[in-house]
Amino acid sequence: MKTNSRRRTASNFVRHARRIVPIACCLLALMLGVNTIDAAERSPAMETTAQRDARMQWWRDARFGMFVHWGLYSGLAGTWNGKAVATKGGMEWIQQRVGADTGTYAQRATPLFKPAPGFAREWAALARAAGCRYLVFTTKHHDGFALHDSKVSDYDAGSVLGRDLVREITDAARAEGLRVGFYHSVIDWHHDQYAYNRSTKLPHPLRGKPYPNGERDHAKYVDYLHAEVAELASYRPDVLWWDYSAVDFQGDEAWRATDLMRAVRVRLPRVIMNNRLYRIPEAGWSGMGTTAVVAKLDTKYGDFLTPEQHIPATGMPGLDWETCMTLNTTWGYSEHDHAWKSDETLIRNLIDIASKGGNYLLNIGPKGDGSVPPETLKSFQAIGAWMKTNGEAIYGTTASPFAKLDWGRATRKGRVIYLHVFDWPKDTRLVVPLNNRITRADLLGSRSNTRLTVMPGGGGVSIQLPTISPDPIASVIKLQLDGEPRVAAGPARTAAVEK
Ligand code: JFZ
Repeated sequence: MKTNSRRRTASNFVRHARRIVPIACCLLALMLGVNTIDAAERSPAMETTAQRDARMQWWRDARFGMFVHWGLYSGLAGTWNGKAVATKGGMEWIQQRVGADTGTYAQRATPLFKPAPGFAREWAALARAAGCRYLVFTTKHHDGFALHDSKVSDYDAGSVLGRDLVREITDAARAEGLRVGFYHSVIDWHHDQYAYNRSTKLPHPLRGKPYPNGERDHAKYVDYLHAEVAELASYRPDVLWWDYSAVDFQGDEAWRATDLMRAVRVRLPRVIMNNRLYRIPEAGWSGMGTTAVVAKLDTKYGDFLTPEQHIPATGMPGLDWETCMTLNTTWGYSEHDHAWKSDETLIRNLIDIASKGGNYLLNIGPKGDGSVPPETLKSFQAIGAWMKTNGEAIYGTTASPFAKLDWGRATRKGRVIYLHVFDWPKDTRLVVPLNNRITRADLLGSRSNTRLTVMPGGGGVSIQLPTISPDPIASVIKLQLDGEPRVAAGPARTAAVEK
Protein backbone atom coordinates (compact mmCIF):
# COMPACT_ATOMS: atom_id res chain seq x y z
CA MET A 1 0.00 0.00 0.00
CA LYS A 2 1.41 3.35 -0.97
CA THR A 3 1.91 6.17 1.54
CA ASN A 4 3.35 9.64 1.03
CA SER A 5 6.91 9.75 2.20
CA ARG A 6 7.83 12.69 4.34
CA ARG A 7 10.36 15.04 2.88
CA ARG A 8 13.38 15.32 5.04
CA THR A 9 15.62 18.35 5.09
CA ALA A 10 19.21 17.92 6.03
CA SER A 11 21.32 20.75 7.28
CA ASN A 12 24.56 21.55 5.46
CA PHE A 13 26.46 20.25 8.42
CA VAL A 14 24.83 16.84 8.29
CA ARG A 15 25.29 16.63 4.55
CA HIS A 16 29.00 17.40 4.79
CA ALA A 17 29.49 15.12 7.74
CA ARG A 18 27.87 12.28 5.83
CA ARG A 19 30.46 12.62 3.10
CA ILE A 20 33.52 13.32 5.19
CA VAL A 21 33.11 10.93 8.12
CA PRO A 22 33.23 7.64 6.14
CA ILE A 23 36.23 8.85 4.09
CA ALA A 24 38.06 9.92 7.23
CA CYS A 25 37.34 6.58 8.89
CA CYS A 26 38.71 4.65 5.92
CA LEU A 27 41.87 6.78 5.79
CA LEU A 28 42.40 6.36 9.51
CA ALA A 29 41.93 2.60 9.23
CA LEU A 30 44.43 2.40 6.38
CA MET A 31 46.95 4.53 8.27
CA LEU A 32 46.67 2.44 11.40
CA GLY A 33 46.75 -0.75 9.38
CA VAL A 34 43.77 -2.00 11.35
CA ASN A 35 40.63 -3.27 9.83
CA THR A 36 37.98 -1.07 11.34
CA ILE A 37 35.77 -1.02 8.26
CA ASP A 38 32.49 -2.62 9.19
CA ALA A 39 31.84 -5.93 7.46
CA ALA A 40 28.76 -4.31 5.98
CA GLU A 41 30.83 -1.94 3.84
CA ARG A 42 32.88 -4.76 2.37
CA SER A 43 32.67 -5.61 -1.24
CA PRO A 44 33.13 -9.34 -1.87
CA ALA A 45 36.57 -8.46 -3.25
CA MET A 46 37.61 -7.24 0.21
CA GLU A 47 36.33 -10.34 1.95
CA THR A 48 39.01 -12.86 2.91
CA THR A 49 38.54 -16.51 1.99
CA ALA A 50 38.01 -17.33 5.68
CA GLN A 51 35.31 -14.67 5.98
CA ARG A 52 33.59 -15.89 2.85
CA ASP A 53 33.74 -19.51 4.02
CA ALA A 54 32.19 -18.49 7.34
CA ARG A 55 29.40 -16.61 5.57
CA MET A 56 28.69 -19.51 3.17
CA GLN A 57 28.94 -22.23 5.84
CA TRP A 58 25.27 -22.79 6.66
CA TRP A 59 24.33 -22.80 2.96
CA ARG A 60 27.06 -25.29 2.01
CA ASP A 61 26.12 -27.56 4.92
CA ALA A 62 22.40 -27.39 4.10
CA ARG A 63 22.59 -29.10 0.70
CA PHE A 64 18.80 -29.22 0.38
CA GLY A 65 16.26 -26.41 0.16
CA MET A 66 12.60 -25.97 -0.74
CA PHE A 67 11.76 -23.55 -3.55
CA VAL A 68 8.22 -22.14 -3.67
CA HIS A 69 6.62 -20.48 -6.69
CA TRP A 70 3.39 -18.92 -5.56
CA GLY A 71 1.56 -15.78 -6.62
CA LEU A 72 -1.46 -14.53 -8.58
CA TYR A 73 -0.83 -17.15 -11.29
CA SER A 74 -1.30 -19.98 -8.76
CA GLY A 75 -5.07 -19.57 -8.64
CA LEU A 76 -5.34 -19.60 -12.44
CA ALA A 77 -3.66 -23.02 -12.29
CA GLY A 78 -2.66 -23.04 -15.98
CA THR A 79 -6.23 -22.38 -17.15
CA TRP A 80 -7.37 -19.36 -19.21
CA ASN A 81 -10.89 -18.92 -20.58
CA GLY A 82 -11.74 -22.36 -19.21
CA LYS A 83 -9.04 -24.04 -21.32
CA ALA A 84 -5.63 -25.47 -20.48
CA VAL A 85 -2.92 -23.11 -21.69
CA ALA A 86 -0.54 -26.08 -21.86
CA THR A 87 0.07 -29.35 -20.05
CA LYS A 88 3.83 -28.72 -19.85
CA GLY A 89 6.03 -25.75 -18.98
CA GLY A 90 6.01 -22.87 -16.53
CA MET A 91 2.47 -21.72 -15.77
CA GLU A 92 3.83 -18.86 -13.62
CA TRP A 93 4.32 -17.35 -17.11
CA ILE A 94 0.59 -17.62 -17.90
CA GLN A 95 0.13 -13.86 -18.35
CA GLN A 96 2.88 -13.86 -20.99
CA ARG A 97 1.65 -17.13 -22.52
CA VAL A 98 -1.81 -15.68 -23.20
CA GLY A 99 -0.50 -12.17 -23.97
CA ALA A 100 -2.70 -10.47 -21.36
CA ASP A 101 -2.13 -6.95 -20.10
CA THR A 102 -1.88 -6.46 -16.35
CA GLY A 103 -5.47 -5.21 -16.00
CA THR A 104 -7.01 -8.27 -17.63
CA TYR A 105 -4.64 -10.66 -15.88
CA ALA A 106 -5.20 -9.14 -12.43
CA GLN A 107 -8.97 -9.06 -12.92
CA ARG A 108 -9.02 -12.79 -13.68
CA ALA A 109 -6.34 -13.91 -11.24
CA THR A 110 -7.01 -11.87 -8.11
CA PRO A 111 -10.36 -13.49 -7.15
CA LEU A 112 -8.68 -16.92 -7.40
CA PHE A 113 -5.77 -16.01 -5.15
CA LYS A 114 -7.21 -16.69 -1.69
CA PRO A 115 -4.53 -17.70 0.81
CA ALA A 116 -6.08 -19.71 3.65
CA PRO A 117 -5.14 -18.71 7.19
CA GLY A 118 -1.94 -20.43 8.29
CA PHE A 119 -1.11 -21.77 4.79
CA ALA A 120 2.58 -21.01 5.29
CA ARG A 121 2.84 -23.25 8.32
CA GLU A 122 2.02 -26.22 6.10
CA TRP A 123 4.86 -25.33 3.71
CA ALA A 124 7.34 -24.86 6.52
CA ALA A 125 6.35 -28.08 8.28
CA LEU A 126 6.64 -29.97 4.99
CA ALA A 127 10.06 -28.47 4.24
CA ARG A 128 11.31 -29.43 7.66
CA ALA A 129 9.85 -32.94 7.51
CA ALA A 130 11.54 -33.43 4.11
CA GLY A 131 14.88 -32.43 5.58
CA CYS A 132 15.19 -29.06 3.84
CA ARG A 133 17.34 -26.58 5.71
CA TYR A 134 16.08 -23.48 3.90
CA LEU A 135 13.08 -22.19 2.02
CA VAL A 136 13.24 -19.79 -0.93
CA PHE A 137 9.95 -18.30 -2.10
CA THR A 138 8.76 -15.80 -4.71
CA THR A 139 8.39 -12.35 -3.15
CA LYS A 140 7.55 -11.14 -6.67
CA HIS A 141 7.54 -13.09 -9.91
CA HIS A 142 7.66 -11.69 -13.46
CA ASP A 143 3.97 -10.66 -13.26
CA GLY A 144 5.05 -7.96 -10.80
CA PHE A 145 2.65 -8.79 -7.98
CA ALA A 146 4.49 -8.34 -4.66
CA LEU A 147 3.63 -10.58 -1.71
CA HIS A 148 4.60 -8.09 1.00
CA ASP A 149 2.80 -4.92 2.04
CA SER A 150 4.66 -2.41 -0.13
CA LYS A 151 4.68 1.34 0.29
CA VAL A 152 5.88 1.80 -3.29
CA SER A 153 3.21 -0.29 -5.03
CA ASP A 154 -0.52 -0.87 -5.06
CA TYR A 155 -0.04 -4.18 -6.86
CA ASP A 156 0.79 -6.08 -3.72
CA ALA A 157 -0.73 -8.35 -1.09
CA GLY A 158 -1.01 -5.43 1.33
CA SER A 159 -3.25 -3.46 -1.04
CA VAL A 160 -5.21 -6.34 -2.54
CA LEU A 161 -5.65 -8.69 0.45
CA GLY A 162 -4.78 -6.55 3.44
CA ARG A 163 -2.10 -9.10 4.31
CA ASP A 164 1.66 -9.26 4.41
CA LEU A 165 2.32 -12.69 2.94
CA VAL A 166 6.10 -12.25 3.05
CA ARG A 167 5.83 -11.75 6.81
CA GLU A 168 3.57 -14.81 7.16
CA ILE A 169 5.87 -17.08 5.14
CA THR A 170 9.09 -15.78 6.66
CA ASP A 171 7.78 -16.20 10.22
CA ALA A 172 6.43 -19.69 9.53
CA ALA A 173 9.75 -20.82 8.01
CA ARG A 174 11.81 -19.39 10.85
CA ALA A 175 9.50 -21.02 13.41
CA GLU A 176 10.54 -24.37 11.87
CA GLY A 177 14.21 -23.45 12.10
CA LEU A 178 14.61 -22.85 8.37
CA ARG A 179 16.72 -20.17 6.75
CA VAL A 180 14.74 -17.95 4.40
CA GLY A 181 15.47 -16.84 0.86
CA PHE A 182 13.61 -14.35 -1.33
CA TYR A 183 13.25 -15.10 -5.03
CA HIS A 184 12.75 -11.65 -6.53
CA SER A 185 12.07 -11.09 -10.20
CA VAL A 186 13.78 -8.06 -11.69
CA ILE A 187 11.73 -8.64 -14.83
CA ASP A 188 8.40 -6.89 -14.22
CA TRP A 189 5.34 -7.20 -16.47
CA HIS A 190 3.28 -4.76 -14.41
CA HIS A 191 5.37 -1.62 -13.92
CA ASP A 192 4.45 1.07 -16.46
CA GLN A 193 8.05 2.29 -16.86
CA TYR A 194 9.67 -1.14 -17.32
CA ALA A 195 11.19 -0.77 -20.79
CA TYR A 196 10.59 -4.27 -22.07
CA ASN A 197 11.73 -3.53 -25.60
CA ARG A 198 15.30 -2.95 -24.47
CA SER A 199 15.72 -6.74 -24.56
CA THR A 200 14.71 -9.02 -27.38
CA LYS A 201 15.29 -12.02 -25.08
CA LEU A 202 13.56 -11.31 -21.77
CA PRO A 203 9.90 -12.32 -21.69
CA HIS A 204 7.08 -9.77 -21.57
CA PRO A 205 3.42 -10.14 -22.61
CA LEU A 206 3.81 -7.13 -24.93
CA ARG A 207 7.35 -7.76 -26.19
CA GLY A 208 7.88 -6.34 -29.70
CA LYS A 209 4.79 -4.18 -29.39
CA PRO A 210 4.95 -0.41 -28.81
CA TYR A 211 4.62 0.83 -25.23
CA PRO A 212 0.90 1.51 -24.65
CA ASN A 213 1.76 4.56 -22.53
CA GLY A 214 4.34 6.21 -24.84
CA GLU A 215 8.06 6.38 -24.08
CA ARG A 216 9.18 4.59 -20.94
CA ASP A 217 11.77 5.82 -18.48
CA HIS A 218 13.38 2.59 -17.33
CA ALA A 219 15.39 4.45 -14.66
CA LYS A 220 12.08 5.02 -12.87
CA TYR A 221 11.42 1.31 -12.84
CA VAL A 222 14.91 0.67 -11.48
CA ASP A 223 14.30 3.20 -8.67
CA TYR A 224 11.11 1.33 -7.85
CA LEU A 225 12.91 -2.02 -7.90
CA HIS A 226 15.56 -0.71 -5.52
CA ALA A 227 12.92 0.72 -3.17
CA GLU A 228 11.02 -2.56 -3.18
CA VAL A 229 14.19 -4.50 -2.39
CA ALA A 230 15.00 -2.06 0.44
CA GLU A 231 11.59 -2.88 1.91
CA LEU A 232 12.28 -6.60 1.59
CA ALA A 233 15.69 -6.26 3.26
CA SER A 234 13.90 -5.28 6.46
CA TYR A 235 12.67 -8.90 6.75
CA ARG A 236 16.36 -9.86 6.92
CA PRO A 237 16.34 -12.69 4.35
CA ASP A 238 19.32 -15.06 4.41
CA VAL A 239 19.33 -15.43 0.61
CA LEU A 240 18.42 -13.17 -2.29
CA TRP A 241 17.60 -15.15 -5.41
CA TRP A 242 17.45 -12.69 -8.30
CA ASP A 243 15.75 -13.61 -11.57
CA TYR A 244 16.87 -12.90 -14.36
CA SER A 245 18.95 -11.22 -17.06
CA ALA A 246 19.66 -11.58 -20.76
CA VAL A 247 22.83 -11.26 -22.83
CA ASP A 248 21.30 -8.08 -24.32
CA PHE A 249 20.02 -6.62 -21.05
CA GLN A 250 21.76 -7.28 -17.75
CA GLY A 251 23.85 -5.98 -14.88
CA ASP A 252 24.29 -2.26 -14.30
CA GLU A 253 22.57 -1.29 -17.53
CA ALA A 254 19.38 -3.18 -16.78
CA TRP A 255 19.12 -3.13 -12.97
CA ARG A 256 21.95 -0.92 -11.60
CA ALA A 257 23.05 -4.29 -10.29
CA THR A 258 26.27 -3.24 -8.52
CA ASP A 259 24.34 -0.68 -6.45
CA LEU A 260 21.49 -3.09 -5.81
CA MET A 261 23.79 -5.81 -4.49
CA ARG A 262 25.86 -3.35 -2.48
CA ALA A 263 22.74 -1.83 -0.89
CA VAL A 264 21.58 -5.27 0.22
CA ARG A 265 25.03 -6.23 1.53
CA VAL A 266 25.31 -3.04 3.56
CA ARG A 267 22.00 -3.85 5.26
CA LEU A 268 22.63 -7.60 5.49
CA PRO A 269 26.38 -8.30 5.65
CA ARG A 270 25.92 -12.08 5.74
CA VAL A 271 23.38 -12.32 2.93
CA ILE A 272 23.98 -14.87 0.15
CA MET A 273 22.98 -13.85 -3.39
CA ASN A 274 22.80 -15.66 -6.71
CA ASN A 275 24.30 -14.63 -10.05
CA ARG A 276 21.16 -13.78 -12.01
CA LEU A 277 21.49 -10.01 -12.12
CA TYR A 278 24.11 -10.73 -14.78
CA ARG A 279 24.42 -12.72 -17.99
CA ILE A 280 28.12 -12.69 -18.81
CA PRO A 281 30.77 -15.44 -18.74
CA GLU A 282 32.45 -13.93 -15.62
CA ALA A 283 29.14 -14.47 -13.82
CA GLY A 284 28.81 -18.09 -14.96
CA TRP A 285 26.81 -17.72 -18.17
CA SER A 286 27.71 -18.70 -21.71
CA GLY A 287 24.52 -17.38 -23.31
CA MET A 288 20.76 -17.70 -23.00
CA GLY A 289 18.81 -20.83 -22.13
CA THR A 290 18.70 -22.83 -18.92
CA THR A 291 21.74 -24.98 -19.74
CA ALA A 292 24.08 -22.15 -20.78
CA VAL A 293 26.11 -22.38 -17.57
CA VAL A 294 29.91 -22.13 -17.37
CA ALA A 295 31.90 -23.17 -14.30
CA LYS A 296 33.25 -19.70 -13.61
CA LEU A 297 32.14 -17.07 -11.09
CA ASP A 298 33.72 -13.84 -9.99
CA THR A 299 32.02 -13.39 -6.62
CA LYS A 300 31.35 -9.72 -7.27
CA TYR A 301 28.53 -11.01 -9.49
CA GLY A 302 27.07 -13.31 -6.87
CA ASP A 303 27.87 -16.04 -4.39
CA PHE A 304 26.58 -19.05 -6.29
CA LEU A 305 25.69 -20.35 -9.74
CA THR A 306 22.17 -21.44 -10.61
CA PRO A 307 21.93 -24.33 -13.08
CA GLU A 308 18.22 -24.71 -13.79
CA GLN A 309 16.45 -28.05 -14.38
CA HIS A 310 19.75 -29.90 -14.79
CA ILE A 311 22.69 -31.24 -12.81
CA PRO A 312 26.14 -30.25 -14.10
CA ALA A 313 27.87 -33.44 -15.29
CA THR A 314 30.99 -33.08 -13.15
CA GLY A 315 29.85 -30.46 -10.63
CA MET A 316 31.78 -27.19 -10.43
CA PRO A 317 34.88 -27.74 -8.31
CA GLY A 318 35.77 -24.79 -6.10
CA LEU A 319 32.50 -22.98 -6.80
CA ASP A 320 29.20 -22.78 -4.95
CA TRP A 321 26.24 -23.89 -7.03
CA GLU A 322 22.62 -24.85 -6.61
CA THR A 323 20.46 -26.78 -9.05
CA CYS A 324 16.85 -25.61 -8.96
CA MET A 325 14.30 -28.07 -10.28
CA THR A 326 10.57 -28.66 -10.60
CA LEU A 327 8.65 -31.73 -9.40
CA ASN A 328 6.67 -31.87 -12.64
CA THR A 329 7.43 -29.41 -15.48
CA THR A 330 6.01 -26.17 -14.09
CA TRP A 331 7.17 -23.87 -11.28
CA GLY A 332 3.78 -22.26 -10.59
CA TYR A 333 0.80 -24.54 -9.95
CA SER A 334 -0.93 -26.10 -12.96
CA GLU A 335 -3.89 -28.43 -12.76
CA HIS A 336 -2.90 -29.83 -16.17
CA ASP A 337 0.66 -30.95 -15.47
CA HIS A 338 0.81 -34.57 -14.34
CA ALA A 339 4.42 -35.29 -15.31
CA TRP A 340 5.53 -35.83 -11.71
CA LYS A 341 9.05 -37.10 -11.10
CA SER A 342 9.33 -40.35 -9.18
CA ASP A 343 10.65 -40.53 -5.61
CA GLU A 344 13.58 -42.46 -7.01
CA THR A 345 14.49 -39.63 -9.39
CA LEU A 346 14.15 -36.95 -6.70
CA ILE A 347 16.17 -38.79 -4.05
CA ARG A 348 18.87 -39.83 -6.50
CA ASN A 349 19.05 -36.25 -7.82
CA LEU A 350 19.66 -34.99 -4.29
CA ILE A 351 22.42 -37.57 -3.81
CA ASP A 352 23.93 -36.92 -7.25
CA ILE A 353 24.04 -33.17 -6.55
CA ALA A 354 25.58 -33.62 -3.09
CA SER A 355 28.17 -36.02 -4.58
CA LYS A 356 29.15 -33.21 -6.96
CA GLY A 357 29.33 -30.58 -4.20
CA GLY A 358 26.12 -28.68 -4.99
CA ASN A 359 22.78 -27.83 -3.40
CA TYR A 360 19.34 -29.01 -4.51
CA LEU A 361 16.57 -26.40 -4.47
CA LEU A 362 13.45 -28.42 -5.14
CA ASN A 363 10.32 -26.54 -6.10
CA ILE A 364 6.72 -26.78 -4.97
CA GLY A 365 3.86 -24.90 -6.62
CA PRO A 366 1.06 -24.47 -4.07
CA LYS A 367 -2.49 -23.72 -5.23
CA GLY A 368 -4.18 -20.32 -5.01
CA ASP A 369 -5.29 -21.01 -1.44
CA GLY A 370 -1.72 -21.91 -0.47
CA SER A 371 -2.46 -25.63 -0.13
CA VAL A 372 0.08 -28.14 -1.38
CA PRO A 373 -0.96 -30.64 -4.11
CA PRO A 374 -1.15 -34.24 -2.78
CA GLU A 375 1.52 -35.51 -5.23
CA THR A 376 3.90 -32.89 -3.85
CA LEU A 377 3.16 -33.88 -0.25
CA LYS A 378 3.91 -37.50 -1.10
CA SER A 379 7.22 -36.69 -2.79
CA PHE A 380 8.49 -34.48 0.01
CA GLN A 381 7.44 -37.02 2.62
CA ALA A 382 9.33 -39.74 0.75
CA ILE A 383 12.46 -37.61 0.66
CA GLY A 384 11.97 -36.91 4.38
CA ALA A 385 11.78 -40.62 5.19
CA TRP A 386 15.02 -41.23 3.29
CA MET A 387 16.70 -38.24 4.92
CA LYS A 388 15.70 -39.36 8.40
CA THR A 389 17.86 -42.46 7.98
CA ASN A 390 20.51 -41.10 5.65
CA GLY A 391 20.64 -37.34 6.22
CA GLU A 392 24.10 -37.50 7.76
CA ALA A 393 25.35 -38.61 4.33
CA ILE A 394 24.02 -35.34 2.80
CA TYR A 395 24.31 -32.50 5.34
CA GLY A 396 27.73 -30.96 5.72
CA THR A 397 29.27 -33.23 3.11
CA THR A 398 31.58 -32.34 0.26
CA ALA A 399 32.00 -33.78 -3.23
CA SER A 400 32.92 -37.39 -3.92
CA PRO A 401 36.64 -38.18 -4.19
CA PHE A 402 35.85 -40.68 -6.97
CA ALA A 403 35.49 -39.65 -10.60
CA LYS A 404 32.82 -42.28 -11.21
CA LEU A 405 31.34 -45.30 -9.44
CA ASP A 406 29.43 -47.86 -11.45
CA TRP A 407 26.98 -48.71 -8.68
CA GLY A 408 26.11 -45.26 -7.31
CA ARG A 409 27.56 -42.12 -5.74
CA ALA A 410 29.70 -41.04 -2.79
CA THR A 411 29.86 -38.05 -0.48
CA ARG A 412 32.57 -37.14 1.99
CA LYS A 413 32.96 -35.64 5.46
CA GLY A 414 36.68 -35.46 6.20
CA ARG A 415 37.87 -39.03 6.85
CA VAL A 416 34.37 -40.43 6.43
CA ILE A 417 33.09 -41.57 3.06
CA TYR A 418 29.40 -42.26 2.47
CA LEU A 419 28.63 -44.72 -0.30
CA HIS A 420 25.17 -44.29 -1.81
CA VAL A 421 24.39 -47.61 -3.48
CA PHE A 422 21.84 -47.34 -6.30
CA ASP A 423 22.52 -50.76 -7.86
CA TRP A 424 22.87 -53.38 -5.14
CA PRO A 425 25.47 -55.95 -6.30
CA LYS A 426 23.96 -59.37 -6.95
CA ASP A 427 27.08 -61.11 -5.60
CA THR A 428 26.72 -59.03 -2.36
CA ARG A 429 30.26 -57.68 -2.68
CA LEU A 430 30.75 -53.98 -3.21
CA VAL A 431 34.14 -52.98 -4.57
CA VAL A 432 35.34 -49.50 -3.62
CA PRO A 433 38.52 -48.12 -5.24
CA LEU A 434 40.22 -47.01 -2.02
CA ASN A 435 43.75 -47.71 -0.84
CA ASN A 436 42.91 -46.83 2.78
CA ARG A 437 42.49 -49.10 5.73
CA ILE A 438 38.79 -49.00 6.69
CA THR A 439 38.52 -48.72 10.47
CA ARG A 440 34.77 -49.21 10.48
CA ALA A 441 31.93 -49.78 8.01
CA ASP A 442 28.21 -49.43 8.77
CA LEU A 443 25.12 -49.85 6.66
CA LEU A 444 22.69 -47.09 7.69
CA GLY A 445 19.23 -48.38 8.59
CA SER A 446 15.96 -46.85 9.70
CA ARG A 447 15.98 -48.75 13.02
CA SER A 448 19.65 -49.44 13.56
CA ASN A 449 22.88 -49.51 11.62
CA THR A 450 24.54 -52.80 10.64
CA ARG A 451 28.27 -53.33 11.04
CA LEU A 452 29.84 -54.65 7.80
CA THR A 453 32.99 -56.62 7.05
CA VAL A 454 35.58 -55.10 4.75
CA MET A 455 38.46 -56.94 3.06
CA PRO A 456 41.12 -55.85 0.61
CA GLY A 457 40.27 -56.88 -2.89
CA GLY A 458 39.23 -55.97 -6.40
CA GLY A 459 41.81 -53.17 -6.72
CA GLY A 460 40.67 -51.47 -3.53
CA VAL A 461 38.46 -52.70 -0.73
CA SER A 462 35.60 -55.13 -0.90
CA ILE A 463 32.60 -54.81 1.40
CA GLN A 464 30.45 -57.81 2.29
CA LEU A 465 26.78 -56.83 2.06
CA PRO A 466 23.53 -58.46 3.14
CA THR A 467 21.56 -60.02 0.27
CA ILE A 468 18.71 -57.52 0.42
CA SER A 469 19.31 -53.78 0.24
CA PRO A 470 17.60 -51.77 2.98
CA ASP A 471 16.42 -49.17 0.46
CA PRO A 472 15.89 -49.93 -3.26
CA ILE A 473 16.33 -46.22 -4.10
CA ALA A 474 19.65 -45.72 -2.31
CA SER A 475 21.25 -47.50 0.63
CA VAL A 476 24.08 -45.75 2.41
CA ILE A 477 27.29 -47.29 3.74
CA LYS A 478 29.39 -45.19 6.07
CA LEU A 479 33.12 -45.86 5.84
CA GLN A 480 35.57 -44.53 8.39
CA LEU A 481 39.06 -44.29 6.92
CA ASP A 482 42.50 -44.34 8.52
CA GLY A 483 43.30 -40.95 6.97
CA GLU A 484 42.65 -38.80 3.93
CA PRO A 485 40.97 -40.83 1.18
CA ARG A 486 43.48 -42.39 -1.25
CA VAL A 487 41.64 -43.29 -4.43
CA ALA A 488 42.87 -46.41 -6.19
CA ALA A 489 43.30 -46.37 -9.94
CA GLY A 490 40.87 -49.30 -10.01
CA PRO A 491 41.03 -52.45 -12.09
CA ALA A 492 42.15 -51.92 -15.67
CA ARG A 493 39.07 -51.99 -17.86
CA THR A 494 38.80 -52.48 -21.56
CA ALA A 495 36.31 -50.61 -23.68
CA ALA A 496 34.31 -53.83 -23.95
CA VAL A 497 33.48 -53.97 -20.24
CA GLU A 498 33.00 -50.22 -19.85
CA LYS A 499 29.35 -49.48 -19.21
C1 JFZ B 1 13.25 -18.43 -14.54
C2 JFZ B 1 11.80 -18.00 -14.52
O1 JFZ B 1 11.46 -17.44 -15.75
C3 JFZ B 1 10.92 -19.18 -14.20
O2 JFZ B 1 9.58 -18.80 -14.16
C4 JFZ B 1 11.34 -19.73 -12.85
O3 JFZ B 1 11.12 -18.76 -11.84
C5 JFZ B 1 12.80 -20.15 -12.89
C6 JFZ B 1 13.33 -20.62 -11.56
O4 JFZ B 1 13.61 -19.05 -13.31
O5 JFZ B 1 13.46 -19.34 -15.59
C7 JFZ B 1 14.28 -19.07 -16.62
C8 JFZ B 1 15.41 -18.34 -16.48
C9 JFZ B 1 16.25 -18.16 -17.59
C10 JFZ B 1 15.91 -18.70 -18.80
C11 JFZ B 1 14.77 -19.45 -18.92
C12 JFZ B 1 13.95 -19.64 -17.83
N1 JFZ B 1 16.73 -18.52 -19.93
O6 JFZ B 1 17.82 -17.94 -19.83
O7 JFZ B 1 16.39 -18.93 -21.03
